[in-house]
Amino acid sequence: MREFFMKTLKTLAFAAIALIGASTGANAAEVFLATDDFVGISFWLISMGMLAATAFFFMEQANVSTQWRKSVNVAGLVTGIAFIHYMYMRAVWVETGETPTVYRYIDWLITVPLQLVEFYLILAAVRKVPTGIFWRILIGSIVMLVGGYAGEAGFINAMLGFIIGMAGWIYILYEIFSGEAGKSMAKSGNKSLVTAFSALRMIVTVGWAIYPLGYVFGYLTGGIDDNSLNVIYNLADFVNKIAFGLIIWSCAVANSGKSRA
Ligand SMILES: *C/C=C(C)/C=C/C=C(C)/C=C/C1=C(C)CCCC1(C)C
Repeated sequence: MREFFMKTLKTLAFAAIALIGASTGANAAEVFLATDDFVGISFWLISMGMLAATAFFFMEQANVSTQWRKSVNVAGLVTGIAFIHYMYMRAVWVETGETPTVYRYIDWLITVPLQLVEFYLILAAVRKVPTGIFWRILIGSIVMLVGGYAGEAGFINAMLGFIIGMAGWIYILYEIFSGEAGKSMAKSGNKSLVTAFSALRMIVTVGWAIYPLGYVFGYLTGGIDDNSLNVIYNLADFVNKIAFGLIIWSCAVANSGKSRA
């Protein structure tokens, strides 16, 4: 009881600090969200979704067994980091009417590697897995993001950035489908892990495809305005960060109480 109380208190303290940090940013702008600004409203909705998910994942620590805490913790870190970035991006959007995609990269550079590390963490929670999986997925994600960032920021040719980014993503897909990570999953013999792993893989394949498509329309062919692109990215992040975390959490709950295979 006392332990649960302390945990809840810690979570609330975290949320309060985050809110104070974020609201000072918003106050400095002194411009309010227009009631017909649907892009701004979508930023606001996703921010709150991220906050709720963060509080939820941290509080659920109490309901999962020790070897699953890390995975659920990382899910909370991902949505917590995204929450602060969303508050910031909303403030910039409300004041200037734009949110350069480059801001999103700051968020992606932290949250995407954390999310991919989850593939390793959930495998490691049920069986012994080689750490090579961890490093290869991590490096793949950095190649993907640095390539995309360099292209979008204009440091290198946009097409070249796209090709490097795609190579990183395809490598990640290879690793989680046919590489050591995929094989370890198949060998685990743990039904809820297999279900969760497959669902996460679908997110990384289908849900993540939205970002390179946004890159193509935004930088290579043209033909999408900033408003639509922001709404699309916001909805994508909602699924790709919150649903992603929920899948991990449900696998953690299903496996808690069981001993390590
Ligand atoms: C929460 C944010 C997420 C899951 C962001 C994911 C971003 C990507 C999967 C980006 C991928 C890209 C490519 C595959 C090639 C072109 C450049 C990128 C970075 C847009």
